[in-house]
Amino acid sequence: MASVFPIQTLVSTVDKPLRAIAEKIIAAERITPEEGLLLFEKGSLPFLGALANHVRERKHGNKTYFNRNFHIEPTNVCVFTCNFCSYSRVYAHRDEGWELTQQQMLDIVKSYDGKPVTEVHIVGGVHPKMNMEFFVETLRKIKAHRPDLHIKGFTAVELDYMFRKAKLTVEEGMHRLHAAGLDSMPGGGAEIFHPDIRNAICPDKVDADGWLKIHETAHREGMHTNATMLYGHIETYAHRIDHMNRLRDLQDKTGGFNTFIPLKFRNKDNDMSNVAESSVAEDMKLYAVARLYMDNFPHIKAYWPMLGRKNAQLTLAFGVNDLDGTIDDTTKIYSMAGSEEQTPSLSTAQLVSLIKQVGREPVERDTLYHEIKNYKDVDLATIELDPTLN
Ligand code: V47
Ligand code: SF4
Repeated sequence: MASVFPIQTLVSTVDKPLRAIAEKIIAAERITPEEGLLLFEKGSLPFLGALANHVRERKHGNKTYFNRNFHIEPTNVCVFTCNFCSYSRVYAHRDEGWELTQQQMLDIVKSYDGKPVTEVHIVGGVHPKMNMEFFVETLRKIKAHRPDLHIKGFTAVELDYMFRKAKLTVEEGMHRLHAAGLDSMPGGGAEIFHPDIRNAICPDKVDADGWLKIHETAHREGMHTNATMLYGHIETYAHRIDHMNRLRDLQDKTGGFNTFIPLKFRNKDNDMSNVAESSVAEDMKLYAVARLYMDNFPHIKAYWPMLGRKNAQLTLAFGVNDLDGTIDDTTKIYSMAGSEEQTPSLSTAQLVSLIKQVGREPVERDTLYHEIKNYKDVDLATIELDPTLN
């Protein structure tokens, strides 16, 4: 999907400070935090979109990755009380939530026997009684049942609590989980790192340094991880740049991050319901600046269950090169927070067609971005007829 006119033509139409930033980006040079902030403050949506698209196509051409996955949410009982969370229940009210047994989790995995999923994403609340031993055993059993299924599991928030409770260092805890079968980590729990915002929206969970240390340790253990940013609530542009800058610095040190996933704040049924949700124009601007700022992150992912599938399609013109995933209606975090996707599930044919509708090339990937199948020349009717592809 090449731009309608050459990027240089667009660049020549903007004011000098923005032009200087654009020229750096076109020359594949890194932009500074001050320049990132200026993009947020002064960059128009078409300008940011065209630049982000230029970078996205330089890195990935027209390819748009997706994966076939399902989630297991072991519990929504949580010792923490993040103000933006619509999903969790405190331990005293655990009868209003759910607590899966090990067997129930294994049964979910077994229900995918014979189906071509490549990843299980395990994430949930921080339950005071689901400890390290419980999860080590669960990981071992899942791996014993289906060794080829990639287990992406546990946010740094869950791990921080689990390791502290088990009196393990981060290094010991991470090594133990890796040995038990944990393959990689998702990017949740990052929210906004800056203490002025973090202390206001999620004061009691792991802080920025703790989150970053857990990811750094995972990278040193040889695992890849993702990173998120919960945006569009009370944070400023400067807080967003600060957040992305901390991630970019760690990526320079370790190279262990795969993808950056901006998560749009949804405001239904939580303690921040009085905060308005961001506009779609602001959403696209953020995706574009993320692509421009995070120059050392290979991928920018749109999580369609949170954004809605139509807006997720739109992000593919604003720097995004990855859509997660088939999901199969196995996560409740976003439907409970008011997303338009109340039963998030897409067949392979639906995902492929979402990507093709906006002129991109759908490529199925595994969690670590190895290509599994390119759907560029595959007829949608063939996918619908093939039971192994749905
Ligand atoms: O950390 C919770 C977010 C995250 C709300 O790594 C909310 O591949 C918006 O991290 N509005 C968990 N967001 C989910 C997550 C994730 C999702 C998909 C893929 C990956 C990956 C990671 O959900 C939490 C928090 O930031 N969240 N409540 C809400 N009301
Ligand atoms: Fe618990 Fe996570 Fe919800 Fe915070 S966002 S209350 S840590 S489930």
